[in-house]
Amino acid sequence: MTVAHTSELASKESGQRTGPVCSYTEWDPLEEVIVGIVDGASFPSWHMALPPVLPEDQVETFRTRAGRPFPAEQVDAARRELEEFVHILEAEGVRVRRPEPIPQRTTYSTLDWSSTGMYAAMPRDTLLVVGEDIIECPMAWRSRYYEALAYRPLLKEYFHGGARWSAGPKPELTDAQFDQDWTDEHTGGSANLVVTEFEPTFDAADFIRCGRDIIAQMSNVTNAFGIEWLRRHLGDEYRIHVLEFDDSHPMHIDATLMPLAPGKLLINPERVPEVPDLFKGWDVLEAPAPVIPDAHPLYMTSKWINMNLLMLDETRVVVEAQDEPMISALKKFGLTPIPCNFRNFNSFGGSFHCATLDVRRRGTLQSYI
Ligand code: DAV
Repeated sequence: MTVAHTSELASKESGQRTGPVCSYTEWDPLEEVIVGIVDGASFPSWHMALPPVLPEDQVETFRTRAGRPFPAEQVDAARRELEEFVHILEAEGVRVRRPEPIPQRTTYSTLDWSSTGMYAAMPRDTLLVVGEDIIECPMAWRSRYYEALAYRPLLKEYFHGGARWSAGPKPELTDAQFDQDWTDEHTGGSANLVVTEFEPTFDAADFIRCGRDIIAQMSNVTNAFGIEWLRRHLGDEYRIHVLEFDDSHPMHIDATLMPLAPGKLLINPERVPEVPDLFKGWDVLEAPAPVIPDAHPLYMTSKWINMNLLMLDETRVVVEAQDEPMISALKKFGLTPIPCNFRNFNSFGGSFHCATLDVRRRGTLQSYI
């Protein structure tokens, strides 16, 4: 602690940030990253918050297999791909950290409800890093209520090293937080969202960081109350812009809009028919159509998970090894793709961006927009 205090003073004098947690963008040079794990990955307890975001053909599977493990061979295949991803990151000079497995099939309860867990595969959903602040998100899914516990050893270490450690208000997640009359019918162009405004909830993956500007969306897990909580928590140094896309089942912004570098934006051509004004003047790459075969299981995502990339700096980008169209599009866009097999991991609902949390990137707080 004394050491951390001294380095904090030194960093203040030199104007350089040297704490263990510091990340302002999706593209500054990556120094340390958390990569999720699939140990114990299980179908969550059934709840009405699931159908609004599950692929239609998965609803029945989730209903009947609730509380049971995902198929062992799929978990093993995903675990092997995670190991390959970790090796690639380390070979590129990035320090990789992993969460601790916690029991996922033990029933826990609050005063109002009980549930089992899901996994610790997607640190991007659970934790939000903005500058030197690492924030535990008040997640809307009952099955993710204790997910942050898998990261507690790391959070404590980062705190002792000088990081700011915050958490959103612990949500109650009673029935009042979910629209009991939710149906899949659409009224007017906007998506029907299952979360109400009863209390603040958000997942970190509904926010994408571009220095002082943070792009957000409301979704089936992130409400206006949650976005407002974060806005006040972050204070005047940051501007949160809430955008709406052509996505009838939104949950997480990182398969819709991905700023890859200053002036370089990747968009989902189905969900972003018009480039938002904020990004006027940026070069825009429309994500090529995904090549994931129909027969490949995708439990919790659309095939647009192909655009869920991780930037190691302004040019190096980790991309799925079988996604040839994406690899060549990124090259033409002036980037250096690093291929990694990840299709089996994709089955669990995310790709390289979801599976990671960039704890530390070199760089300072700037405006890009
Ligand atoms: O199709 O937009 C993204 C999920 C990321 N956790 C989608 C799903």
